[in-house]
Amino acid sequence: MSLPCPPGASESPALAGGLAGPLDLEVIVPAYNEEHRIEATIRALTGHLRRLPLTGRVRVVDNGSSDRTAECVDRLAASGLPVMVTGCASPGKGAAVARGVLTSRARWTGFCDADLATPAHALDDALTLLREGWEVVVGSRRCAGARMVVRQPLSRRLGGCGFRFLARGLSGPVADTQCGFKFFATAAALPLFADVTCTRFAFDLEVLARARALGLSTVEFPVAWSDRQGSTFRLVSDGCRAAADLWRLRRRLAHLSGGQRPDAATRTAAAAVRGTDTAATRTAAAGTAATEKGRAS
Ligand SMILES: Nc1nc2c(ncn2[C@@H]2O[C@H](COP(=O)(O)OP(=O)(O)O)[C@@H](O)[C@H]2O)c(=O)[nH]1
Ligand SMILES: [Mg+2]
Repeated sequence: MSLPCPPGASESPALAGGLAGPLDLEVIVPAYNEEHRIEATIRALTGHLRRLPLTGRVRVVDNGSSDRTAECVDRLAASGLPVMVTGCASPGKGAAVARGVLTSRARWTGFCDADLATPAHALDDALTLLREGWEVVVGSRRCAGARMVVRQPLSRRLGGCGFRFLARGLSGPVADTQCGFKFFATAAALPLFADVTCTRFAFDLEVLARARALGLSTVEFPVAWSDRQGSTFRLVSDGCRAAADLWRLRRRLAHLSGGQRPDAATRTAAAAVRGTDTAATRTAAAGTAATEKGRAS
């Protein structure tokens, strides 16, 4: 059963996955008909969170699954894992992630796909960057150090090329806007998600474009990514919708550039991930050229 959780609503300890105190990190997992893999994903994420020196929880946001995804999460929560399920009235991955971020009470929030295309241990790098003070931390398959363990089918790769072409200008210096592994300082992220208009697969781009327009400090870090079977992305319908979303975004986001925050440009651009070359990208305020280091050619 999905559990609606209105913004600001208090959560019982049971609903909160047994965590009644302050929460450091909440990992949102948008899920649509994921009953077959959600348990393994939750076990991997909660297992990893428990090894970290923080209070963390997984929150599955399920809007309208027709299978037993929500029941599966409830069962794992009842067994004592730090996980809960939240319902969402609007359809789409973007709507689900926005719901999760906007109702989070954690200091840091982010999302990761239910297929764990980006493995749970990438949380370590995300957390390092969040602790350094970055407000938007972007997992990337297209920066130095990233590894494509299992590539997407050719049709998806071609679609991705088209998307990147149409998204140029909006994505700024972020090389990979679509990897489903992004984390945020929650307070800074609220304005990004509050007015999000893309509720499906183009929402990542909208959120990053908003972050750039508002001058939030943004860093991209490399992940090892594996394509998984069972994608919910439909090349024609979701691809056309993403293209239409992009078209609307170009028109809508122009007005945001006036709201940039002057102090964002003073944030450090250096971010050491695993002691290798940094893949940091800083989106600077007020039209300052973005600094990029270690981008893949
Ligand atoms: N809540 C919710 N999650 C969704 C929806 N569509 C996709 N997702 C989730 O978004 C994540 C990424 O979807 P996936 O099918 O793997 O897309 P791909 O990796 O781009 O092929 C998965 O966790 C899906 O369950 C939706 O309409 N609602
Ligand atoms: Mg996937």
